[in-house]
Formats: sequence, C-alpha cells, structure tokens
Amino acid sequence: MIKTERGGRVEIQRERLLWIYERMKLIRSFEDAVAELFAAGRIPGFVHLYAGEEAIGVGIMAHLGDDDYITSTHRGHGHCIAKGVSVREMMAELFGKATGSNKGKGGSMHIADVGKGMLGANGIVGGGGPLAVGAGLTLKTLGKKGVTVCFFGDGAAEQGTMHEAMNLASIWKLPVVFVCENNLFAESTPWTYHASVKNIADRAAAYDMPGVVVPAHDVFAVYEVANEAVQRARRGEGPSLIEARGFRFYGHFQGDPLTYRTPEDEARWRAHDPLTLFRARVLDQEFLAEDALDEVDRQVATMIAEATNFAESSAYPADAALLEDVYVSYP
Ligand SMILES: Cc1ncc(C[n+]2csc(CCOP(=O)(O)OP(=O)(O)O)c2C)c(N)n1
Repeated sequence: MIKTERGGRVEIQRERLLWIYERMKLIRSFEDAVAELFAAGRIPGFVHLYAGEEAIGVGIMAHLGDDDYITSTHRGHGHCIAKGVSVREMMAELFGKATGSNKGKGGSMHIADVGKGMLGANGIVGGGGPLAVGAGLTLKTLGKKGVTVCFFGDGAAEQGTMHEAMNLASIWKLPVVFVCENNLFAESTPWTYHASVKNIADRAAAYDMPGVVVPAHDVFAVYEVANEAVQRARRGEGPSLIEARGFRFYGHFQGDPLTYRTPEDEARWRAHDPLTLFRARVLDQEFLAEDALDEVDRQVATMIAEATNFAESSAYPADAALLEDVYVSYP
C-alpha cells in the first residue's frame, strides 16, 4: 500500500506503477521537446504546455479505458498522451503535417482521437463542459458502463458553460467526473482574484455532488480520489468534482514573459515536481527498482526522438485536401 498526501492509502500493481511513470515521463519529455522546437521556430502557431501537471491526467486516466471519454482544454497534450493518443501523430499534428492525428489541420489546441475516447482539446475556455455532458448523456442513454472525464482550468471554472454543465450532469445523474486543474492562474490572473470561493471544489455543494481538493503533484492522491469519483459514476450515482491544485512549470503559452510570478514562487513549486516525488516514493518504499525507471527514461527518449523525426520528415497536407473534413459524412 502506498500512502497519499491526503493521508489515504492506495494499492497499485507494479505494472500499473510502471505505466504511471512512463506516461508522466512521456508527457514531460514531450512538453520539454515541444518547448525547444517551438523556440527554434520549427513548430507553428501557439502551444500551452502541461509540464508540472502530469500527475493529474495520469492519475485520473489510470482508471479509464478506450470505452471512456475525456474532454480537454487548450493545455491538452498531457490529456492526450495519458489517454493513449500516439505521440508521433501528436507531434506531426503540432508540425501541421498530413500524418498528424488530425491530418495537420488542427494543431496543438484541436487534437482529437475519438477511437481512444479523446473527444478533443479545445481552444474555447469552458467549451469542454457541455461536450462532456453530451458524452455522459450518450453513455447513459445507451446503457453503457463508460464514464466521461471533463478537464477544465480554474479560469474555465468561472465560465457559465461549466455551471450549466455541472447542474445538468447532476440533475440527470450522468457518469461525468469534472476535474478542475487549478494551476493558480488563468493566463496571468491569480485564481484567488477571480474565484468567489476558497476552494473551487466547494462549488460541488451547489450541484449536490461530492467535491474534493487534491494536491496535483501527488499522483497517488489523484489516483485515490479519481477511483472514488469514477466508481461512483460507473455505479450510476452521478457526477463528482475534483479540484487538483498545483502549478504549471512553463508560462501560460510559450513566449509568456511571466511578469506575474516570482522566481521564488516558481522554485517553491518546482520543488513539488510530480516525477521526482514519484521516483523518491517508489524507490524509498521499494515498489520499483531504479533500473526499471531508468529503462523507462531511455525508452521515452527514443520515442520522443522518433516522433520528432517522423513529424519533421512528413509532408504537409496537399492543397487539394483543404476542403476535405469540413463536414462529417454519415454512412
Ligand atoms: C471563451 C474564451 N475566453 C477567453 C479565452 C482566452 N483564454 C485562453 S486561455 C485562457 C485562460 C484559461 O485559464 P484556465 O482555464 O485556468 O486554464 P490554464 O491556462 O490555467 O490551464 C483564456 C482567458 C478563450 N480561449 N476562450
């Protein structure tokens, strides 16, 4: 049993622990690589990086399969990777190449892979809430056991869409888990300025659903609360709200001058690196051996190098493909 920072205990099999580490490492390495590629002018558009928040996506996704859905945000790379979207296709998508997950037409903020249950990153802040309610209603109407997880930021928490979504999910007892990733800022606005409550999770009471705050750097704590919320949804008892409070290591977007946070704040939060903490905890309690973790690091480095080569060597979409995929065609 592994202790969580909330004082609970979780039991996770060795294979699952390795999967958790591999996905967190893959997210971190993907984001670090994207930061460099973007700075070098090799990736067009805009990127919002998830580094520092890995334990949220992975701790939640450890309870989901391909029959479960997620909705994501503009900061969606970590959600995609944790849900199993191919990193080489994601990288190609960021490069705008035809081999990308969305044929190079979506870019960072519109990665989707419906086959993996990843319903889409979303450039509209708060846009994922209504989609998650729709997916939850579909699952319930069809009598399926799946759940939908809706990731949204602290800034999105103030959007009307999120209130409507949580209210509807509650009155219809939908299998939806709302996960507020509170990384302390909406762009440069501190959440303590824009939120009317001491915890965003406190708003759960207004929708008659359980609400809990969890440290975003502790994957075991996230795993623990996600288990309760996902099981509740699968039992047909309705939605829950999880607020994972933590920090994004990079700026709001790449190029952000970061005038709103001090180097001291940053150093204090970086001391809570979810990957370093995971390693220390599993090694200290001898759940995994250092060699096994080092081997994961090597495999991940190879995957990222391979994904970058694949993206760079792929072709851009053909001009003739410009008007394809504008409308969905039904068989
Ligand atoms: C409806 C809408 N309003 C405003 C924006 C501009 N915008 C992009 S990201 C962002 C902040 C979002 O903050 P948060 O939800 O906390 O997510 P984080 O970036 O912290 O992950 C804003 C205001 C937008 N994309 N969509």
